[in-house]
Amino acid sequence: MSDNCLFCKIIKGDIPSDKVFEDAHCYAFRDISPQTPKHVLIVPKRHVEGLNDLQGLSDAELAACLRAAAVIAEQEGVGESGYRLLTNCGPHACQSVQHLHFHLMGGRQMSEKMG
Ligand code: DGP
Repeated sequence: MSDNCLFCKIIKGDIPSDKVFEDAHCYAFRDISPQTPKHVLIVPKRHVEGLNDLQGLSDAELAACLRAAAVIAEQEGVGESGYRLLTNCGPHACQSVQHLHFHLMGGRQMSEKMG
């Protein structure tokens, strides 16, 4: 946990969130500013800033976040229609919260193919 981290406070319950999934290693909640009809953030419970800091997570912790995606997609009704899972790393990618998070986005046809 990091004292000044918004997502650590959400995981702890100090800041309210609309939780959609939780297990031993990860926590998922709805994005406050959804860009798609379904927009969920999946975060590891252990604080690491982003993709450049994965040495701070165990393989199990990282895998839990990735495995949660398909579970949440199914739960949200977008498992079949499709969804995007992305993470922003650093200023050029416009990362605004310095706690690793994966955006799970779906519920509409995406017009742009990223990557
Ligand atoms: P990024 O720009 O990739 O770092 O994504 C950060 C996301 O976090 C952004 O889509 C908005 C979301 N967000 C920021 N503050 C809050 C909050 O207090 N609650 C929730 N649920 N989401 C937040």
